[in-house]
Amino acid sequence: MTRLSGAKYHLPMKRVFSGVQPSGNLTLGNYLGALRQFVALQHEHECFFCVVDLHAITVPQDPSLLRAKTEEVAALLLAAGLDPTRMTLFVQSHVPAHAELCWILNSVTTFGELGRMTQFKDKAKGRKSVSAGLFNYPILMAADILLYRTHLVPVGADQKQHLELTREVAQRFNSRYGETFVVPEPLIPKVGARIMALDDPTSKMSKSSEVPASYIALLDPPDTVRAKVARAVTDSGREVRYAPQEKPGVSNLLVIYALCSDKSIQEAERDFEGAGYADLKRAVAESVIETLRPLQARYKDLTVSGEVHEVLAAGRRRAAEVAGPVLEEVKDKVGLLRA
Ligand code: AQP
Repeated sequence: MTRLSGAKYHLPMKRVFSGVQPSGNLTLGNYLGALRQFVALQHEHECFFCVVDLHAITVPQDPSLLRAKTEEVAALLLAAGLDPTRMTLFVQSHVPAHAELCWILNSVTTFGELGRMTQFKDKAKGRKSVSAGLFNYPILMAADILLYRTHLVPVGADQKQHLELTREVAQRFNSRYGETFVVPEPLIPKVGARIMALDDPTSKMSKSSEVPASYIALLDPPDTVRAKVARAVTDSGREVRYAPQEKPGVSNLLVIYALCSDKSIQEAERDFEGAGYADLKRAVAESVIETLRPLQARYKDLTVSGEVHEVLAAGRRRAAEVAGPVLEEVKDKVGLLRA
């Protein structure tokens, strides 16, 4: 039986990269789909984690809120268990090589490829004006990953298509200019890769949602978690069973419960034999509260200690050290005159 938490990857030491946008309140979806994997991976691989503020500005952001959220996301990553002695944490805009490589990769990527990205279509939908940055977002993501000669990219299922494009761009660059980039592999969790919105279990739980009841924020206090879970949409019938097509709301809650209480889906289902939706919701809320409790306590300590700034400054230095020579090699290969 597969355990759902404490993911164990028995692989030789590899380079890992992943990013999180400071585009809202980090959610339980971000935590279960990505952050938990980050924490597990830092023990076995050389990891780079990045708060991707340049990605966040592809949609309108309030400048002072963006600055505050960038710091908050960094603090939450540390509070979730990232250890500065085991991995590198930095802010994307602090390492200009990301934007520079993005520009170069713009010329290796086609308009047609970008137009097929479903995240672009989803995010552009209903907007009066769509920035060129939102369209080019996957190229910046490719630059982030390829700069570190990354082998593995832990992400939620929503990023799979972007990863495929990154692989394509790396292969194209390598065949055009000679072996330069490592072609990365996505690392998508088997369960929890797509936590759904509480108010609509057919769409992804998202931190930039305008409906706070649709997501559980990592800093939500216990009573808020209880209230949000109590209002979560469930399905017709009364049986608590994992059936994502037939019972998307209940299945989403079961996944959350299983992941937060370190159980398999089968064990989670067994816990609710003969029980109703109200019992499920009560148990989900308590398991989420217990999962978030230590993270919230560490977050509070971090915000008073000022440690986050030191971690980000050291992270910037280390990231620039690795990214710099790769960017220089790329510039040489495409024929840019050295300064
Ligand atoms: N609902 C989710 N379930 C599982 N994983 C998720 N991720 C996001 N939502 C879920 C994963 O979290 C990581 C960081 O996400 P991101 O900041 O790059 O932005 P995103 O993928 O676009 O996530 P959001 O929360 O929906 O942000 P907004 O609303 O700003 O677009 C990624 O690995 C992602 O897969």
